[in-house]
Amino acid sequence: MKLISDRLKNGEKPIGTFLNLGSQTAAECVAIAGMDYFIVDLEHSPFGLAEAADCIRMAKLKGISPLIRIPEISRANILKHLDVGAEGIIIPGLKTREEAEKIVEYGKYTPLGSRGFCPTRVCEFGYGDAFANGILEYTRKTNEETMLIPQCETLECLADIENIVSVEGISGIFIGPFDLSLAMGIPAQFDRPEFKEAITKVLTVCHEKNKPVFIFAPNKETARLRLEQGFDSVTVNGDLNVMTEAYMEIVKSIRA
Ligand code: 3PY
Repeated sequence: MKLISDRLKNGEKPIGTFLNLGSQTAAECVAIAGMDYFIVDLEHSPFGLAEAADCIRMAKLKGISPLIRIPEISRANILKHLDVGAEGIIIPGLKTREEAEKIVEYGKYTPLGSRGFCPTRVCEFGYGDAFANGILEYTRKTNEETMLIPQCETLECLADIENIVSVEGISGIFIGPFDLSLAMGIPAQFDRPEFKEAITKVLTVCHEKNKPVFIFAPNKETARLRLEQGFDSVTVNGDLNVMTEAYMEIVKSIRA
């Protein structure tokens, strides 16, 4: 299976979506549809680690890359969500370089960080040959493949983006356009020049540092636009919204 980190290195522009239903069946549907990855959303959804682990099992069966958005920065959140087999984690609400350094400390094994090691299911089932080449080869390979992606959605992060994305071990940035526009006092006004300037700044600075930029797109038209603008990956809508919108359309057209 192709990892998201490899797709990005190859210059592909992976497409993903959020899972807000916490359902492994929804995860399966997204895989069948041909998405490259999903992000299990533990920030905004009413479910937790066990459901995320089920979705990740489904991802491994179906060959889609599983990412998780954790609710907040903490050692436990980062460690547990990586240990159930996520290829990477998305971290909301980041403000400072110090927080970015903490993320690397918790999410990467030595020598980059001090991620705790325990030979549990991620080694046994996720990477069956983990110990074939010794623990150091396992931790080296895992460090190389694991993506740690903070969200740029606060004014502080926007102002200090160069410093934040320069932290070794930070794999890229994920722009949360709704939160960022709220923070800027122009909620969801994505056509405002200052919003366009802000996301162009993030894109330019990250590309100067050779780090990819993900962005959320609420619909397919915006997703296409963002890819044309040079973003490296778009996360389009989420299972809950897509299902609701599809049913609304059905109801509307039958009642029309
Ligand atoms: C945002 O748009 O703020 C996001 O984080 C997308 O979920």
